[in-house]
Amino acid sequence: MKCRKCRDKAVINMRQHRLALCKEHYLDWLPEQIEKFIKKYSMFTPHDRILVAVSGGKDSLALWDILIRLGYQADGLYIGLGIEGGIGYSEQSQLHTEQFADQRGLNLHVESIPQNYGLSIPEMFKRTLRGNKPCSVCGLTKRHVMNRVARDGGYNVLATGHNLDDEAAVLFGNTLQWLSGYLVRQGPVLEASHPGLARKVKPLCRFYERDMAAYALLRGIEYVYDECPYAVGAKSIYYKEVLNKLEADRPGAKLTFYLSFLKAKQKGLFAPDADTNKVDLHTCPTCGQPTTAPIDCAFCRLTAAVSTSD
Ligand code: Q46
Ligand code: ZN
Ligand code: ZN
Repeated sequence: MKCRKCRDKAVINMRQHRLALCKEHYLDWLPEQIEKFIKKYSMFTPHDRILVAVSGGKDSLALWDILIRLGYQADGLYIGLGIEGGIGYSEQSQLHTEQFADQRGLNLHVESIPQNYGLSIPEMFKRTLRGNKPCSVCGLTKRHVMNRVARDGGYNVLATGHNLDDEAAVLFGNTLQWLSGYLVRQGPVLEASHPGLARKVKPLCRFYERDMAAYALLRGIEYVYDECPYAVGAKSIYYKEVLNKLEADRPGAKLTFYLSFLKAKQKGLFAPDADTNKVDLHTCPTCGQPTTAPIDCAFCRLTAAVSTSD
């Protein structure tokens, strides 16, 4: 297989785009495509200050690398969750993230949940038994910390490395149950709903996981290969497998599924009705973040509950 641009040996063949490219052309092509997508959805401009949530995995590190190569002002945020899982998961992912930032002279914020709150995510989960695994405690905590660091650091954009496979799996799950509230909010950009909150963007959400892995590999980015041990058995992984079967028979099916959803949204198919659109947000008296709760926000109630449950 030859590169379409220079006829050298291709290193990647993207069946969904009917495009094969050599290493050099691929490493230019992908950031160009991502930049087009960033502009199409008016995610941010070179004047914005972007905080990239980095987990030590291929997608978020590749995203950070690409934003820097494209000339954006992007700093990183790593949140240490204190997850061991027999593989030193948090330790390994922090190591890769710090090495990545050091080697490139980038600015990385590191927040440790066990240090800040006295308990790791699995320990918090054991005390609250919120959900059937630590993920709901984890999601709530990560959202809170990301908002706080973005607010305190004066970042107006918060970028995450969700790729097309992640987004298509979420969309599939939301569609199977017609979760209209989630469908309304799902998309490449979530505008800040409150002063002091950053706009949330997903610049990779129309790019295949496989293509992001190829980019990370070809750029020599060292990332943690293992997924979080608690991801095992997640519904989203099952949905990814189902979508991969579809993709194997019909290359491009995943991309069409997601992009058709975005088009339908643009046409107003999932326009929020007056009621769901009007959520009253208050300021949490303890942490100052916006919340729909009339009292403390869910995160402050969680930390209060775990600290008093000895
Ligand atoms: S939510 Fe759950 Fe993830 Fe947190 S506990 Fe691991 S799998 S890291 S995206
Ligand atoms: Zn080439
Ligand atoms: Zn709060």
